[in-house]
Formats: sequence, C-alpha cells, structure tokens
Amino acid sequence: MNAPPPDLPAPDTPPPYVPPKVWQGNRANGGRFANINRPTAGATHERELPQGRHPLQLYSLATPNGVKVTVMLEELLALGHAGAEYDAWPVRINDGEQFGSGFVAVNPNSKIPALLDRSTTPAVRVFESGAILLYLAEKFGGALLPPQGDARRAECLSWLFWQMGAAPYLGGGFGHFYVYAPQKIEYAIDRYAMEVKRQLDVLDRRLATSAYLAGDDYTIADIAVWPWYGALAKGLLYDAGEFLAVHEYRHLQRWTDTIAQRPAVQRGRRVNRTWGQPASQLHERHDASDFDTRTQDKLAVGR
Ligand SMILES: N[C@@H](CCC(=O)N[C@@H](CS)C(=O)NCC(=O)O)C(=O)O
Repeated sequence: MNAPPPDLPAPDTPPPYVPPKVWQGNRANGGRFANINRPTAGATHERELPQGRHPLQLYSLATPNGVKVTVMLEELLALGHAGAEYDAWPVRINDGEQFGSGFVAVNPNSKIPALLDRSTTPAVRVFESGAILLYLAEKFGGALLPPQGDARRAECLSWLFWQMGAAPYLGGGFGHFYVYAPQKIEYAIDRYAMEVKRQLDVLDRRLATSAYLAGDDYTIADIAVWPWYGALAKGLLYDAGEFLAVHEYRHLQRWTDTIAQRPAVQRGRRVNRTWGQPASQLHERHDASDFDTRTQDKLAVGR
C-alpha cells in the first residue's frame, strides 16, 4: 500500500482545531468531568447543608485536597486540642453537590473542602485548603506552624503556597491529559509530565537536606503537600508511578513513608472517603469512635 503524500494528513488525524472568535463551549467533549464542568459560578439548586453538634463543620471528600484538612483536624485532636472536634460531611462532587445553595454559601468557588466554624458569632466560613490549614493552625495557638518572626515560618508558608500553585499542574494538567482527556495528546502529556517531574525534583532536593519541608518539624506545609505528591510518589495517583519513574526520588520516598506512619494521617485519609476498600471508607465523621464503628465494613455487618 502506498503511503499518503507527505503534504496530506494521515487518514486518522483529526482536523486541526481553529478556535472561533468567541468561545461557545462544547458539553459533549467526552472529557471525564464534562457533566459537572460549566463556565459559570453560583448555585444550580437549593439545598441546605447538614449540621452536626460540633463547632467545626467540614464539607469535603477524601480527594488530596480534602485529605489535607481531615489530617490537620486529626493532628490537632492528637495534640490535645479538644476544640478541634468536628463533623465531616461528604460532598459528592461527581453528582454536583458542590453546586447546592448551602455549599455555595460556604464556598463560592464550589469546590471541596469547605469549613464552617460556628464557635464564633457570626460563624466563619473558610474555603481553599491552604487557607483552611492556616486558619486552623492559627485558631489552635499556632499548632503545626512555626512561630511568627521565625525564619521557619516563612519557609513553611513558602512550601504551603508552593503546593497551591504547583498541584493544578499535576491534577488539572498532567492527570487530566494522562488519564481523563478523551484522547491522548502527546504534546499535552509531554508538557505536563516534564513539569511534574520538575516538581518532584524540587521536593526531592529540598528533602535531601531537610527532614520535613519547613525544617526539622512536621508542619502544615507537609500536610498540604503529602496528599498530592506522597500519593504520586507511591504510584497511587493516575497510575503514573512507572511512567514518571517516581522511585528515583528517594528523599521524597523517605518523607512520604515517614508521614504515612502517623496515626492522625491514617485516620484523616479515611474520612469522607466514598470509594476503595470498605474498611478505608468513613463516609461521615462525628466522633473519634466512628473510626472503630462506622467504616463501611462495620456498617455492612450491622445491616
Ligand atoms: N485550590 C482548591 C482546589 C479544590 C479542588 O479542586 N477541589 C476539587 C476536588 S479535589 C473539587 O471540589 N472539584 C469539584 C469541581 O471542580 O466541580 C483547594 O486547595 O481547596
């Protein structure tokens, strides 16, 4: 068979996309989250949020962004801050629950996690996981945050904000094009794989000279970075461990393993988790005893 002449595209090459003058959107683009993605903000339906008995109400899901906050709350409780007791409610983002009026009132950006602190009047809403970590650290006497005026605080906040800026390249960039996009686009996968490898190297070099990101102590910077880059380092995100050769980042591996052993981390990972092993799923958390009695495996026995 003759090869096509060099100036014609191969038969299975889609025609090049020419953007129109004004973007219209194409809801049937086949992407994984096409049913919840939309170009406008605000509520799509009326729905009140549930409220429990504790001052802190968390509306979340056990994605990397959600896990940051449940780990933080479990760490605060482990440090003896009884005021950090919380009710955690799952928000099923694949079903569009983040667009309910109650949720939008707590987070106008319609993304988990969102926190409502009812210990003050009026109640305080906090959204964006980094802001929630900082809010909780300050609320509980500077827990897991180096003191004001100490150079380690600047280092901690630098890594905290690094995570906020970096992770969208990992999730929205690499993860999206490597796993979720309807077609594998070499240009996009290459671009974001390169950036994610660079980020892994940034972390690895820092952790070669420092036990934790801000120095000798575990802080909110580690709590923010671990759910994303620790999971990636263990091949748990996007099934991309081999593709990104994550085993090469050995200081990152050491840090990831150390943090994974913390009991508060092991508890926090299970809160608002609605997939995976039944024993790893605690859909709602209202009390410390729920870890022993209300995971999905335990509830199944009682049914
Ligand atoms: N920068 C935000 C990102 C939050 C975020 O992207 N949350 C995702 C889940 S991990 C979400 O709620 N997605 C639902 C949507 O985009 O509609 C944060 O750190 O809190």
